[in-house]
Amino acid sequence: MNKMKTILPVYFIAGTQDIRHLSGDPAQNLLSVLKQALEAGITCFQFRDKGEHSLANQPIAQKVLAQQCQALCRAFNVPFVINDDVALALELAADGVHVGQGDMPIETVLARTQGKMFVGLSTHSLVQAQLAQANPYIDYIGVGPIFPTQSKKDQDPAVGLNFVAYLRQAGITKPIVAIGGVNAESAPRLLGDGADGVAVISAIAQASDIAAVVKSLKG
Ligand code: 3NM
Repeated sequence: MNKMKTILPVYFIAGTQDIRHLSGDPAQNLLSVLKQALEAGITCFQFRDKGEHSLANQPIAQKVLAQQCQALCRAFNVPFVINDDVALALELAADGVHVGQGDMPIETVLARTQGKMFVGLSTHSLVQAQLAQANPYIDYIGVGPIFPTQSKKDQDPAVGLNFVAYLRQAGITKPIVAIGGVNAESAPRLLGDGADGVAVISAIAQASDIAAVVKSLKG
């Protein structure tokens, strides 16, 4: 579980839907942004290509892109995580898989992955965090959204900037990555409150200076 301390600090999440503000080919643009983020020192990457404007309706192109992202991450020795799609994570032998509350039930995810990769679960309340805390096979929890976010449809209500401290005070000891509208300004506070890292989409995907943002997200 301790390895999460080195994996979670600056956790970048993205898919082609998050790169549509750039002109040109979204897959190439994602690879370009990911490469810059890796060069800048992100500690984990999650491939989360879903929803409108993603490659969800082009499964072959989506898988090829996932493999290209994985190869880039490998070159930088940074863990590669797949969002939601447990079958793809197993097929590609990803380093990790991350699932939400509405995805495949966590017990099924754990049964399928069986120690082959680390597993993260999104949580949006104290009760969800406590349930995750009780399961030793869940490696880390995502906690959020801290703030409202433009990057996720059907998001849960924002939990607020005090929520990580609240979870720690309530006895949650599992590694936590804070997510949802997090940026360089809020990261130090969340890390100071006991988060092991911050997970971001737009702070990096929309940055004009990716290196500067990654540096300041380190807190
Ligand atoms: N999950 P941004 S919030 C993918 O609350 C995701 O579990 C969330 O994007 C959760 O950094 C979120 O642009 C979107 O706000 C994060």
